[in-house]
Amino acid sequence: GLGEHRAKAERMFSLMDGFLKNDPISLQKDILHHVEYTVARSRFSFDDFEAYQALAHTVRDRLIERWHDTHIYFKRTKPKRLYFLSLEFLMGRSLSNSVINLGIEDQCAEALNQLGFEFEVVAEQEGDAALGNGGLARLSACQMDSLATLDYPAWGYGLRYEYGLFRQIIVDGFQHEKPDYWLNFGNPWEIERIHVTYEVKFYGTVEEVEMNGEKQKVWIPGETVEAVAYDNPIPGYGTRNTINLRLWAAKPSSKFDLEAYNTGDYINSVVNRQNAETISNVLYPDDRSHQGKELRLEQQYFFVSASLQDIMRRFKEEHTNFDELPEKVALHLNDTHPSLSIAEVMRMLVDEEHLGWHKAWDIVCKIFSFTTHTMVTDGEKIPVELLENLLPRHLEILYEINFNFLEEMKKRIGLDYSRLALLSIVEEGAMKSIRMANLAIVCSHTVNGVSKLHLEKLKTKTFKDFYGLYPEKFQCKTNGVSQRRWIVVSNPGLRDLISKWLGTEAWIRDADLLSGLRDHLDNADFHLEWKMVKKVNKMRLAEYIEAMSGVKVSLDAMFDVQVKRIHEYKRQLLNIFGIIHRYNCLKNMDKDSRRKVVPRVCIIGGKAAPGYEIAKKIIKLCHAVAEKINNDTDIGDLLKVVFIPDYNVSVAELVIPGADLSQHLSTAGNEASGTGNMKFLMNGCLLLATADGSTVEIIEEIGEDNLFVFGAKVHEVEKRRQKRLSNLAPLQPAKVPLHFARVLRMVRDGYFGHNDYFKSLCETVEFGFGNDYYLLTSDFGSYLEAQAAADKAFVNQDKWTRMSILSVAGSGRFSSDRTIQDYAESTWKISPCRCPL
Ligand code: F55
Repeated sequence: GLGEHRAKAERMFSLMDGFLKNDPISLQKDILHHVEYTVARSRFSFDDFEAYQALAHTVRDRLIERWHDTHIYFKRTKPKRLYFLSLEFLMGRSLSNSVINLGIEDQCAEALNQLGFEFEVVAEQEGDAALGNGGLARLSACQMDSLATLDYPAWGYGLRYEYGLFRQIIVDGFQHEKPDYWLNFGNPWEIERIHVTYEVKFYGTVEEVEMNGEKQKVWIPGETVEAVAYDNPIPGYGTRNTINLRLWAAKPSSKFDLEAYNTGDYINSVVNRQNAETISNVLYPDDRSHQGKELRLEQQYFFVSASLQDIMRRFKEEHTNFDELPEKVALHLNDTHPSLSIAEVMRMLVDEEHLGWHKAWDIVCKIFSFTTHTMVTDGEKIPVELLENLLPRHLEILYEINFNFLEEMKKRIGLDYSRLALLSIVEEGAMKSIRMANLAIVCSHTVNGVSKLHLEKLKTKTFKDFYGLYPEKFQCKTNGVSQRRWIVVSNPGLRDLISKWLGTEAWIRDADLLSGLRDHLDNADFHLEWKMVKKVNKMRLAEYIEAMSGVKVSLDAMFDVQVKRIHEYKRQLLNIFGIIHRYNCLKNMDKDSRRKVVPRVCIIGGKAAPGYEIAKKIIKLCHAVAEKINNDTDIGDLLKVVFIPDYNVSVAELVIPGADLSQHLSTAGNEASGTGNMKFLMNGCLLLATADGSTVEIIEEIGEDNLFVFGAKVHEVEKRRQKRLSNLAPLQPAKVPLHFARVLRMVRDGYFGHNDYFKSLCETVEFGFGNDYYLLTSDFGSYLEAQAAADKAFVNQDKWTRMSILSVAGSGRFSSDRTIQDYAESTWKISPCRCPL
């Protein structure tokens, strides 16, 4: 009976000796325990990496306790849950983040010290979890941190890629891609759930059967793959809540064994089984799209099917009636990548739970929300041919959704077939395909943009027709980043300084409090300490640069950084052209003028998609220019150019705090939001940027006097492109600014070596060829002016420091806590569910 049960529970708890303790001695005992029994090394001799493993397991144990308590509490209180569906998460390292969120950093540092280790050194042993490409994936990670911290009953779902984003190595200035063997050294942050598995089915046929006198479609699948759950605890800060990020790995289904037995070809059938595992093997490294790839579609469905089986099982454990689904479950689509979920939920409700189509549809329309992360019109499409083969029943369902949708539209807008063709979820034509964005918009109750500017473009251009139909669906949720990761973890010096001057650490949970720094704007001591923090961070970065590239840099120089994925629209080329121009100016200067020049270290980093030729040439050009300039003894410390290889989350944690200036150069109207800008802002780094994406809102917040804005505004971009095209017929060198023409000629004519290699790169900005779609030519002058303004401001260190302080003070609005609270209240309709201590 109940009494017996309680007695047992009490005995177990006393055997457990209560919860794990967090004083340094207890931590030390646990670390040694893990050295001996988990890492299996002698406690008298273990190295930094083994110390990392042991500490990680010590922390993991504590995470598991909280994870349990949180989930027991959720189960008991049955709140509405959010399921955040994303094919990408860029978690980076976990040790420091966990230790900080658990509030045991000092104790851990002391424990390690007494064992003869240093926390920072040990933490650096950890490799990155890089299960994503860029901004979208890091945003998911920051949002998980905020969901946990704000006590929301949320789950993240993703894929456990065996190989994350490729490692970038540079050979002779060229990018090479190497596999990311991130699991080879073990992953203490995941918990394998060998019993949480689901069968995911593919291929086969659809047949019609009689069910209770009614005709019903059934899918007879052809192949089965098993999905195994790997749970990654996500601890909140200042709360016991620890939520779950559940990642799926594919493994061969035991059903395969039968077949092996039947065919008798044992060896080959075992070999063939391995094909199943390939599904979750590797992350696609393109951060724009990967259309028409069968394996990608398999990944998407594998992810969707496993996640939804898990979600529905949990729902059915607690509820009996599917009418309750919208009150208990919110499904969020992180971009279109997981939007097959819509067809899958319909299939589950109609084919498996036998709900009528309209009833099921009614439910589906109440549970999905969708965020798009792109400015491009041409979104994700899945060829019908692929679906027909891989997921025949889903294709039928998609057709039926579309048929019903178009019928409804005919009633609303009449038989306007050209308009209907634009709205249609199915694209007819040479390559018949499913438009995933149209599907997501039609079926979601909310469609979110990631900045005001982005939303505006969605409404007026990208999804204009849908906006006309469902204006209330379109919402702005400006992105944010986690101040825990991007200040507390990555910039401990700044963290201490902020807490000291605000007199509280409350800003770590409430970033709006950062505005309080404005009270000390004129305090000389504050300025001094502020500059000191930056100096120390610059020293760390300088050491790293020297270790990576052999280049010695001066700490008095302005550290000027552009780090992000390499893309034409992000205009790293504009940066490089600016550097070449600066070099030319220096070469033409007399000794006297040179003395007034602000020395610069230009730092560029980022990965190019392996198939993106132009982006790869940009990387090579960067190295070629660096080689020339860094070896020009005439230039010395006045200008240094550094390419930081293999830019990832942990490199970002080092680079961003050490930057004085950061560049965000996308041609206005191309960057949906940008989140790097927010990370630099939080670290007191000044921005040199176009008025694009979320930068517009940063300008709003801190005022245009506190950053360096340049370039065509969104409304001017279209006009300039047209003007440029009408001028197209004759090449008009007169219209190209002299400085720009000269730089271009140097690159093209082999001044930086490699004869013809850079020709196609130059052509992208030349008339008659690439036509300078991203407007480097017309923005160049304005870019140089902004650079000059930055130089001028840097000379006046007092002014610079004020701008830097005001950047951090104005960064509160760009916390992912603000974004997540907004989503929770207005989109997901979920409430905090705080696990008691
Ligand atoms: C990855 C895979 C595919 Cl198939 C398509 C896109 C991507 C991807 O990585 N996109 C991405 O990172 N988009 C970025 O999202 C950020 C977060 O919202 C924005 O800040 C940024 O502007 C946008 O480019």
